[in-house]
Amino acid sequence: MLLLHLSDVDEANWAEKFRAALGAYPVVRRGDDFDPADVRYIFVWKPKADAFDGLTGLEAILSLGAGVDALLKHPNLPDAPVVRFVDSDLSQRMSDYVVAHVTMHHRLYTRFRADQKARRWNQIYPPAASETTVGIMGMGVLGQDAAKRLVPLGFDLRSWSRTPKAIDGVEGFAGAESFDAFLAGTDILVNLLPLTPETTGILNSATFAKLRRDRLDGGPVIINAARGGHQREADIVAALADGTLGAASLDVFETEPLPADSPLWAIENCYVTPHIAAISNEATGVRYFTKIIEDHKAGKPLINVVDRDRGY
Ligand code: NDP
Ligand code: OXD
Repeated sequence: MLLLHLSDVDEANWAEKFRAALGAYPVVRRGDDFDPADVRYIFVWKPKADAFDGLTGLEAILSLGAGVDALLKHPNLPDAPVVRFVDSDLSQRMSDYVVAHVTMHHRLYTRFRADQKARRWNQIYPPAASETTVGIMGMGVLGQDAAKRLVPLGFDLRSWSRTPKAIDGVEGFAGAESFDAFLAGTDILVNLLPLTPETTGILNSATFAKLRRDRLDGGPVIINAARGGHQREADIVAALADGTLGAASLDVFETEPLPADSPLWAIENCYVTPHIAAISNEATGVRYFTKIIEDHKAGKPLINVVDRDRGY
């Protein structure tokens, strides 16, 4: 039996699609009449405190999110494998966001928008893409996809990950010891890391001060599409004000929804979006998790299982 436990998304719609895909296999929701001991798979997003109560026969926890930081912190998370969402549609959507914001900042959008408002004719030429280095933190599923789409646009690319990566057209840096060298040549810093104890607060004043300063007019730029816990918002506000950063694109926040009194809303060179960089698509999500359930029932191993010790 598959139990759906989804908050803040249309659970009924997902259930209907899972029922169509799984045929005779029972699919239930909270409030339905079922014995929790019969649940083998639970599909979760933002699970409530009692989400796992009574699930004594659980074989896998399926995460609607690609990021599992909040799920791993659930106080009653059972000791079953956690399978996260990995999907080319999700990757494409994330790369759409990354490419849009990288190209916007590369072409000095903030600067020229301000000039237009002021009716100021000021011929500052942006560097060529090949003279602009995009540094991607996190070279996993999403980081690699973003890199793959930025390389053909001509950007100079570098990446930072925990373990070394060899990706065509991307200079790889790995481990804490190479972080400063990675930052020193980066003009546009893109964060696609998972949120773990090691990466919490990594977007802070010290990090911003190490970015390359002499390439983009106005200063280096950060783009955070991973988790709000990666960023110190007070540091971002200060860095945007004093010119340490030229601009920031933020899709995620320390507190979501972003509180109405957050200064970030009103900063001209800060681009706020409400955690919409990439959504888990129902059609591809149901297809992905249905295959995982069917393969697992047939005795095949689970894929994309989270390493709980690493935290991602
Ligand atoms: P992956 O697990 O595939 O990749 C994670 C990458 O981060 C890996 O390259 C890993 O290194 C690297 N990494 C992890 N810890 C460290 C560390 N301490 N130092 C350096 N590098 C590290 O994740 P995804 O690409 O699938 O997703 C990334 C994040 O994007 C998710 O965790 C989620 O938070 C966020 N997300 C946001 C969405 C949005 O709408 N805003 C939508 C979907 C996801 P290594 O390769 O060596 O293991
Ligand atoms: C995710 C997200 O982790 O939407 O998938 O943030």
